[in-house]
Amino acid sequence: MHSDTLIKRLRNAAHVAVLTGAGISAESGIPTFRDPGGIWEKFEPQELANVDAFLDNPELVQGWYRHRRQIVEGAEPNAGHRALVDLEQHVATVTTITQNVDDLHNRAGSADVIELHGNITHNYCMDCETDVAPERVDEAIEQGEPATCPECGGLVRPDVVWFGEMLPPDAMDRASQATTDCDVFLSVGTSTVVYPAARLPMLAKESGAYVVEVNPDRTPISGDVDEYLAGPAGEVLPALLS
Ligand code: BV8
Repeated sequence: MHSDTLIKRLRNAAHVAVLTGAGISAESGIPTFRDPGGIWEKFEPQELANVDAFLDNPELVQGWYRHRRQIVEGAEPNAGHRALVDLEQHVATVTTITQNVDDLHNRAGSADVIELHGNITHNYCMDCETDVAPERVDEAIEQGEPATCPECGGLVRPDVVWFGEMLPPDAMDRASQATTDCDVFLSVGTSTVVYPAARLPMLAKESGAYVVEVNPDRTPISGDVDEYLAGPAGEVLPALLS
């Protein structure tokens, strides 16, 4: 259960930054990466979420992302996403830094979402960078061939950050700014193992923020945060932020 200190800190905060991971979308029915039954249980990250795997077998990787995009399209934001939107009524600045590529924070209505790892609903050509409609990917996959660009014939990829790829520089800069500026930092639903995003909670602590973790399981930072709140985001956040 959360402390009175945290409630007071939230009430007096001018800026709250939130880092979210796959756990906040679990209650929307989107499988996480590393939980039992999660996405990586069937595939290893290096098998699919990297450019070599993609070039090696574009159709497999395009098909995997199409499958995940269909899950996302059928999902709705949950009480955890909505609680972060409600927080914006009480705190002047709320920055939602997400590792998720599922677009659910945008669809919930959060005002300032920083997508560190991109967005699965967007695709583009690897060669000429033209935006490509997801329907074109779906058509090609259904015909059993890799999706190619209508302009130059290049391979189409999802607009997500793969392992070994740089995060969008402006996104990482803005996330670091918010992390060092905020009064309270919430780390919600992330196993805190993927860098450089995983560095942000401790950067917030080093910068003087009050750092709170919301996760049913402990992670590598649980012993170092100011408060570890054990529980699902869809229950803990509404109780905390109501
Ligand atoms: C880069 C997008 C360099 C694609 C993803 C050794 C040490 C440090 C770093 C490295 C290293 N070796 C390699 C690296 C770098 C690597 C990395 O960090 N690897 C890790 C695995 C060791 N990082 C990179 O490659 C990054 N790029 O470093 O570039 C560079 C530098 C210069 C020039 C060129 C390159 C890029 C990383 C981004 C990879 N892309 N996703 C896609 O989605 O397919 S990562 C993927 O995992 C997700 O995006 C997600 O963000 C990330 C972390 O997963 P989580 O979100 O935390 O999800 P997870 O399932 O793990 O955990 C869920 C949590 O929720 C659990 O704790 C669970 O308990 C909890 N939970 C469950 N239910 C609930 C809940 N919580 C709340 N409520 C619930 N109901």
